[in-house]
Amino acid sequence: MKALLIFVLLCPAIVNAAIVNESLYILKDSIVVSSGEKLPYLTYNASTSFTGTNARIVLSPGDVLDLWVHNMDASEHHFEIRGTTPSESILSGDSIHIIHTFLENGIHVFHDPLNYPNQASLGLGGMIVVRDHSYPSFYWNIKEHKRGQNDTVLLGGAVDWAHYSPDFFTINGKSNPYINQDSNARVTGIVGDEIYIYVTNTGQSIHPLHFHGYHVEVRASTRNPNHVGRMKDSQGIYPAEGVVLRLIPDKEGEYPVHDHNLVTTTGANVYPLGLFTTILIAP
Ligand SMILES: [Cu+2]
Repeated sequence: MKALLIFVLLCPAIVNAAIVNESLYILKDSIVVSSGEKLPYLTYNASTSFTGTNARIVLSPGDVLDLWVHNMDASEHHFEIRGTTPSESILSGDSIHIIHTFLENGIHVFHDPLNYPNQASLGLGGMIVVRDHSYPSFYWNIKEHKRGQNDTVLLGGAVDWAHYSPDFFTINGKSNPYINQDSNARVTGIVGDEIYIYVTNTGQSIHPLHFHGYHVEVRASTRNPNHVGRMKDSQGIYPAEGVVLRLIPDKEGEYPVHDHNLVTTTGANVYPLGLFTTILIAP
């Protein structure tokens, strides 16, 4: 650890690097979906109080993440930062400790890979963002859920993933119109701003996002690095993928962003209570 810190302090490219202490608590409760039903739900929260939004960790390049993950649930869970740290078991009431240095700008997905995707489908998935800028930044953690399936997983029943047809679609645990009330999700800015949108798909379906009014530039993808540099008005985000998008709005207005798989703009078949938000740009 001391050698790591000396390395971090001596490297001129990462002068702002620090040791960042974070804790994640695996908590089980429920969220209320657009139909008014309660959906059993688990998240990685930053404290012992439950919210339906997974905690997000934001670092600078060179930062040493000193992370504790505490399992407050009655069941075993696993934890991994995909492609970065191995899957580790955390028994009920137990904790694990991870120390990892993040050298590059980008985005990482963390989730529960136990019996994948069953445990992750309960809600256990979030993002780590590494960025060396202070431009306006927004965060979309996308998931979808199938009615009754979370109960089945929690009861240890078999889930038929081959015939998966989810009913509820969320960003940061919220559906339209509540996404626009989340200041971390609702993109706002002014013409000419440099805006970053950090997106993870911690669900099980592919989510092709469609931007009306603007194009975005793909700045990073954990799955398709060959997409970097492309200007897109729609970008498919795959399960367990993280993508960084840059938007420089060329005009004022309020324009929709939605999932182009149109069923996802619904909640229990009611439009537009699903994965639907708007970008609001002032002159
Ligand atoms: Cu569209």
